[in-house]
Amino acid sequence: MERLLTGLQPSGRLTIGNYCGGISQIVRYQEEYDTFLFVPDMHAITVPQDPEALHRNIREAVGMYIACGVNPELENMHIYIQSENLYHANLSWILECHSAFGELTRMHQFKMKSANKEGFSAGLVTYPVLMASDILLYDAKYVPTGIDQKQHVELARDLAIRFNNRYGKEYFTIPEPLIPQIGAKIRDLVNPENKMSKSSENPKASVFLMDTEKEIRQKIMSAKTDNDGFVAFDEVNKPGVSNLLTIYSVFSGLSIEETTKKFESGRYAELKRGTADLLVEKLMSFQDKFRSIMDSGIVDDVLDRGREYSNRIAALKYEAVRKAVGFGRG
Ligand code: AQP
Repeated sequence: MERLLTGLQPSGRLTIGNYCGGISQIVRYQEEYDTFLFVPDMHAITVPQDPEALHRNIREAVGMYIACGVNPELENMHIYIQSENLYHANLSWILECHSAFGELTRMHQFKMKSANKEGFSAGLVTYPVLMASDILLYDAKYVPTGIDQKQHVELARDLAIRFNNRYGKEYFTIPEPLIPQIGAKIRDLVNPENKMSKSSENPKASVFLMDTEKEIRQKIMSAKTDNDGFVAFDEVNKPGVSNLLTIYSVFSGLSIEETTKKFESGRYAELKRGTADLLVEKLMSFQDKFRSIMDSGIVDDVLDRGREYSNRIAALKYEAVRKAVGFGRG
């Protein structure tokens, strides 16, 4: 089985964007690939976090993956916490020493997250190298991701190729991003030019997987559209309407064409109502499952198994890399 790997930062409550670009893809491919699904808590502290909230978010993220359909019982499903495996940070240091500072400061996400901020952490610059080590430690072939992380997966490819060439052997598998055709960039509901994010400052901008029915309806009904008055899929000229069509399409399983057809004869209010109804139905069902998973106590068992397995695999890779660069006594 080829390997697939992804992680979702526990930097806040998960959004429907995280579901579309991340979790739903894991669910789609989980029977086909040896799947490494981790909680990147080390990535989360590139910006300040409340420690208690971080602990809580980590466990809840795992509960939510399972509630959304990730099957922890599959033999090929490995769910673990990044910081419970010290090889991630060790490999990251080696890869940092093979990265150019300039290539890291040119990353879109770094530019966005550091813009107009003073005193941002050095971790915000080196974050994509840690992400490369997350991927390369496990020889992951595919990395399901939204469009926002594509550039980081490309850096992981570059680093793998650079390292293999420099040390004369295929130490690392060259990973590929797996970007969904629909839902690779769910947009902010207030400003559809931007992507929806968990850490958005405007509470109306994102629908969270744990939102109440009232919150979901309010956010979707007030989502920004345009003044054209007709439903059509056109991400450039009608980003708000296209975003609602995309959300409906991902959660219903209908294609964009089928979704557009369903709503094209009506007004925006019908598209919004239809989208809100569907999200309420799906998210309420996730939330019911989530609560029973958190009550059942299975999250710790799943994470213990994942910690053991991921450490075993990562140790082998790290040992080969350590020798290649000349660390220790050989
Ligand atoms: N809006 C989005 N549309 C589609 N996919 C998205 N992803 C994130 N936002 C969208 C995908 O979700 C996965 C997990 O992302 P992450 O948590 O590691 O970090 P992120 O991309 O920085 O996500 P957020 O929500 O924007 O978090 P914050 O606010 O903390 O920065 C990835 O596969 C990502 O592509």
